Amino acid sequence: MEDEKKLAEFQTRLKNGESIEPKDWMPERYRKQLVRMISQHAHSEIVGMLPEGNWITRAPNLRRKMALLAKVQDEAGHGLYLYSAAETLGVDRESMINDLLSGKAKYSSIFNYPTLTWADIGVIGWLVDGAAIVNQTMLAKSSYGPYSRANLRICREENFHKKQGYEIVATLANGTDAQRKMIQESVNRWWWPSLMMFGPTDKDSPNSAELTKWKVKIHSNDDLRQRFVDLTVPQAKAVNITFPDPDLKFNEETGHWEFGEIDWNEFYRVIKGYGPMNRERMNARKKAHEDGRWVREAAEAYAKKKKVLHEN
Ligand code: BYC
Repeated sequence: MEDEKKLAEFQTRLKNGESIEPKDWMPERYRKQLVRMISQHAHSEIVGMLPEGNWITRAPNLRRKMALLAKVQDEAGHGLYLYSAAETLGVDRESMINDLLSGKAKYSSIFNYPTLTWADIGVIGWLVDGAAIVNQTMLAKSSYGPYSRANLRICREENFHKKQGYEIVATLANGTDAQRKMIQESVNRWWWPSLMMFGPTDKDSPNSAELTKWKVKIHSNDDLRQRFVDLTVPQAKAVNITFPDPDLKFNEETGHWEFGEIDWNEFYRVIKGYGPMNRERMNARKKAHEDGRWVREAAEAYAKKKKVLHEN
């Protein structure tokens, strides 16, 4: 009876657009869904540093290197905001990281593709950060306070990331024949995986109904994917880039860009661990975790010593 009353109050709060804070009562399913989603989001930011980090030493000039270095550092910061947001739900960081390293927790499919050329750095900023902004602008309005505030900060930084990416794309698209070829080839590889970032279609998305009910998600996977396509096609046209989709066409009646069928077999293969770079990404994370062990141990020992000194 008590829980039913609390649940009704909780739903009224959501209906009124109130934000739910860590010490407020919440249904266990709400807490579990948030932990799953926020921790996966955090892992995505951290694993997402790897494809671009690969190009820091090979950036074509100092300005590009500084911007890329700052961007990759920002992703680490996003991971930290998000792990902190998840911790407010009673889960500790070590167990989240163990879930990532054991393969139990997912991270975004997009980071299981390789960065083969410098053009990929431009395309990641433009398409990958662009897709993330569309999704996270919605999540900045999600019902859980710490998650929505983390997304607000993240989006501000991602807007800058997108601009640095699009600037690289526009430079290469207006460059020599070889540069034009390189950027188009990169877009051809990243377009479909970028659309997959929004998750399965609405009819195949097991979590969407519950997340929408709890106002964690405000728009569906398909609606956000459509919004991304509508925003991005004109940006491609502005720099004479095409997308590898013969079915891409503007529908005058709906006002939307229609696009072809996504290869869902590829999507599920990648999220099950069999994408082109899954193994490399996990090995790199495991090595970084081991290499950083002494830092964590030293920090813990220092904190313990400080506590003892303080108590005496
Ligand atoms: N990749 O029921 P569904 C960034 C999983 S990084 C992998 O629709 P949901 C950046 C899904 O988890 C920012 N897995 O799930 C960093 C679920 O599996 P489980 C990335 C995916 O949660 C560095 C199952 O499929 N953004 O910006 O309703 C450099 C069924 O899906 C994917 C976020 O993480 C996928 N693409 O919706 C540059 C945003 N899609 O957990 C840039 C936060 C689905 O049941 N997350 N799955 O085993 C979300 O918005 C939502 O979780 C999703 C999926 C839209 C991804």
